[in-house]
Amino acid sequence: MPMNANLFALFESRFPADKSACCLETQDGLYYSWLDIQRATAKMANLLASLDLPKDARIAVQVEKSPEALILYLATLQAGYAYLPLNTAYRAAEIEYFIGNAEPSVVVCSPQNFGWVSKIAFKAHTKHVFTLGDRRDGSLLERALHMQDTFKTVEKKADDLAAILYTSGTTGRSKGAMLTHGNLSSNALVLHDYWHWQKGDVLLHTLPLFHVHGLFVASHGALLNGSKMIFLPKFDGAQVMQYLKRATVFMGVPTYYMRLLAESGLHAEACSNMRLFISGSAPLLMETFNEFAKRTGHTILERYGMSETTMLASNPYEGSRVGGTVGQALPGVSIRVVKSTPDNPHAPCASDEIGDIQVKGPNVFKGYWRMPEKTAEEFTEDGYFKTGDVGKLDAKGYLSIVGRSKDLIISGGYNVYPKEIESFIDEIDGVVESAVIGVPHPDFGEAVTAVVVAKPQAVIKESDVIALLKSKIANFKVPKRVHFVNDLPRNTMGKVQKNVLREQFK
Ligand code: MLC
Ligand code: AMP
Repeated sequence: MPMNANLFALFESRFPADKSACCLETQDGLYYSWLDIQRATAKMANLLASLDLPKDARIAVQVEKSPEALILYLATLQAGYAYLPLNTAYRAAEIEYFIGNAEPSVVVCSPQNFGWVSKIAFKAHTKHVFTLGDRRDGSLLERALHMQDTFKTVEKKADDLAAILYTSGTTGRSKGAMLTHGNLSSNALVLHDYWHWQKGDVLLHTLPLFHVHGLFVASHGALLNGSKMIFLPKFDGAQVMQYLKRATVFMGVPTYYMRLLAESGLHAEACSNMRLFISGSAPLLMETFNEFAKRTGHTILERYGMSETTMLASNPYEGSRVGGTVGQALPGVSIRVVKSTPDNPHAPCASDEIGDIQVKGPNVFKGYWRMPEKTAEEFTEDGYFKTGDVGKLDAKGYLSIVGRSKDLIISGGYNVYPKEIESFIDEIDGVVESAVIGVPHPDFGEAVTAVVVAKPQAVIKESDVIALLKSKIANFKVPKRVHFVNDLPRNTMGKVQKNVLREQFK
């Protein structure tokens, strides 16, 4: 009988022997033991199983972070369905697209959003809509309460779907990256060793639960290690300072580190219990890397990943953590930097030569949900995934990311695709056209900025554009500034020169 490749089975095999130990601690002082988590997961898995869903059902979830939200993720795995997390900032138009595209059998939303989310879900023929609040409330918990607290984990093969993460494309709408149980298990196991997870580790978890970083990298590490998580609803610099003394591992996007540096209490003594600070999801500036080391004595470990591949490179735990690089390819992962030549579209670059970053390995996703052509375009004939990032490898195999061939802005660790924002701006009465760019920002790394050409007689104000966009799209995608110009700069091919605009408005 082959081993069950269900990711939940892997986690459960690593639960500590003493299940009365604490798995999750919340800011309200609540403790969830490993047994609590196991039983609550089983109750929710039983509820999902009782719904008589198709075997390949998707469970779409847009809820605030809470222990129960993590339990819902685990229950979805245990019951053998695919988990589809959605950013809580998404508004109706965005949710309508995701639900319409993924056709989930179950949608779980916050109680206060039930009205509009259920309308969208039922229109898309979703059979079941539940609510889950961040105070142990909502219909999902009410129904799960009556279920049995044991559940036999559903058998899965490594290649079976575990999660779908939506990630936007440079053109067109978002694509659902399909990650398998094998993708997630292999990456979790590699990172567990690579980052030297050890007995006594406590993870301070402040990341959101709807992206790779918070849901997979952070949670999986602690779950595999049988380690306690101090589970905070969101990142708050002052609050993190209060917990640092009781934690050993912290993970965050560069904005978290910049905000921690603004805390006057951040010094070596405050971090004396800490073993490891990890950064990723966006470039960590050298200033942040150096200043953090100076203030705390800790060298931040930077790693590199993406929704389609989970983690692919990391600086080492022991050995040199080189600032400005994302480290070396993780064990079992193959990274290459290539350029196009007349006889080879993927000719390898020499050391330190800049080119396109491509990746292959057990961590690389199965493809985009119901987009076989798009999937084929993003892979080379020899099976490498084109990341859309541009970089160079040095002689020791350290990778530096120097740019992106995809038109993408990363603001505070969230991805924003200019094309999507431009299409919303272009719909506004009186707008001729627009270009959306990222400009350096002291807190978010990059800030979304719009450059707009208005019709000669049109009266449009910056505040109008911002207010209108806020009613339609997630807040983090809304430009922080809107500039008006007479024309957009174009090259001889007629393409907007965003580099010129970035220089002009930086
Ligand atoms: C919030 N706002 C943002 C923003 N987050 N604007 C731009 N970029 C962001 N990231 C908006 C708010 O809605 C608000 O708008 C205003 O900016 C100020 O908000 P704030 O109070 O400063 O925001 P806060 O709630 O503190 O959130 C900031 C943050 C959060 C940095 C804590 O964005 C965050 O947790 N980011 C992490 C994202 C993440 O997990 N990324 C991993 C992706 S996985 P207004 O209009 O109300 O003033 C991935 C792969 C990998 O990339 O390798 O890991
Ligand atoms: P996402 O699609 O949200 O998973 O975002 C993935 C993208 O984030 C990658 O393709 C990179 O462009 C970027 N990214 C992740 N980690 C890093 C890092 N350490 N440095 C620079 N960019 C990063």
